[in-house]
Amino acid sequence: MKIDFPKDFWWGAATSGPQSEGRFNKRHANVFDYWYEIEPAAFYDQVGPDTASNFYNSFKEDIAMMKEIGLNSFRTSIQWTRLIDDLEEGTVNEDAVRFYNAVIDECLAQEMRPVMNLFHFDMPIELQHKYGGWESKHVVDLYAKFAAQCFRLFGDRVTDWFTFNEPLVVVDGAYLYQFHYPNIVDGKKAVQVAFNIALASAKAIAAFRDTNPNPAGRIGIILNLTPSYPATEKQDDLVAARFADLWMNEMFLDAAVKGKFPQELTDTLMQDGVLWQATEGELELIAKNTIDVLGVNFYHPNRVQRPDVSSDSLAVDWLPTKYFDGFAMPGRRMNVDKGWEIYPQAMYDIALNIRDNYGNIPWFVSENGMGVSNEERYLNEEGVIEDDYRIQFIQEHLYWISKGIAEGSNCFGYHLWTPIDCWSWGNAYRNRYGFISNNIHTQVKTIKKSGHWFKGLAETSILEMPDWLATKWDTIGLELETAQTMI
Ligand code: BGP
Repeated sequence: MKIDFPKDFWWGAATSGPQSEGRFNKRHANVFDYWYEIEPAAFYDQVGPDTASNFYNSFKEDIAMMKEIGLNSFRTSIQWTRLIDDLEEGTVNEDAVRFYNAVIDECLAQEMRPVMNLFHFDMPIELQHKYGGWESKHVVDLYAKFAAQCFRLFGDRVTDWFTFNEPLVVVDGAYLYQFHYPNIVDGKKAVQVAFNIALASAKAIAAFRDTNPNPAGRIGIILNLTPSYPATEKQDDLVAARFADLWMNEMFLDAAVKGKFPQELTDTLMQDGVLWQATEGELELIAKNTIDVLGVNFYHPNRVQRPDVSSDSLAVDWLPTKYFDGFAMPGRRMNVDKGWEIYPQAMYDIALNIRDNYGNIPWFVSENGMGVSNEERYLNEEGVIEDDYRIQFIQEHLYWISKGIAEGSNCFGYHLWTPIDCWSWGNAYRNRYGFISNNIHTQVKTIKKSGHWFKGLAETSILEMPDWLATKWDTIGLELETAQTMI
């Protein structure tokens, strides 16, 4: 089977500053840099972000390798902790300006579109300690100042900007479920942080409208959209799935695209006594500064059932899981290494949801991918990792994206997480996602089979896949429990 994608489709991959650059010459520490300093055992194998994949030093060679596998676009993020010298004044660091200019110019020289994100979980630790990070509206203003500097410095050459990556993960990780520093469990603060980030995104968009020098420029936000599928059609499960969608998807999506939060959600938060503090002026600012484009990170679906009334979530502080529980779908296909269900058809559901409920806004898949541990298992005699499972994973997701496009959804690209195996938060280098492997001891980088395969796709915009993958997708793999046996 051959499927045509639009000729100008973005074929690319995404990383972030804190996960790729390393701390070289960086003026400030972010929350993860700091957390690693005080508690290295919280990170897989005690590997921290100090070197990451050495992008600060090897960006030229890295971008050349990305070019070699055909990428026409590449997302990374500008680190607040690198670009800004004085966090209150918003003055810039000259070495950082030189570095990001060089990265952007190198991408353009290689005819690769640089896509820039402004926040990827990397709150400066000083602002976390002094003001509580996103708990503070003063920090919201400092972030908008940083964003304005980015547009002013790089907006002549960068046309595609994103204000945040996965804001929900900051809320969940740092304020509810304890996987991001400062590891607080505080429902009321979590809800305020969600509002403050939506406000920060709108303020950055306002700054963009004022200061961006490039008429071709456009700005958006990157959201992890995990469609909620109820365990059964019973009323309790449907109600649970509805709240999960409100919290996990619509809260940020509605604010970004429609300029307002879902009433159903604010009613519930109000009734539970946790609704955020917001002024009329702030709500107006959110209403006026909506996005031009949307990035969607999708890894796995969210299977939902009514909450277990005996669960801890009722005993402690307010948690959104008071309204829903997760559910292991019988017969599901799993990436057992990562512990995530594989359900490519969700891409189609996302595409149609955006088409039907969000004004068919232009969007792209800003992250999708398969984290697998110990990929050396698949090394062949030539020293290439034969990651056929990743190729199949991408094919299946693209198949469902193409169906969405054929039915009118406005999807303009696909980015894999990630071009080169990179460091990742608590998981460090446990899950490898890249088209290109990285030996973290020597920093030797080698293209995997998927990278060579992707080149053909990126050059032709024609997806070739075995017919059975598309036609029997729902019956294959149900019994499979390991990544390597997916094919
Ligand atoms: C996404 C994040 C990325 C990256 C990816 C893989 O949610 O945007 O930053 O971390 O997940 O994560 P992990 O390596 O922890 O499996």
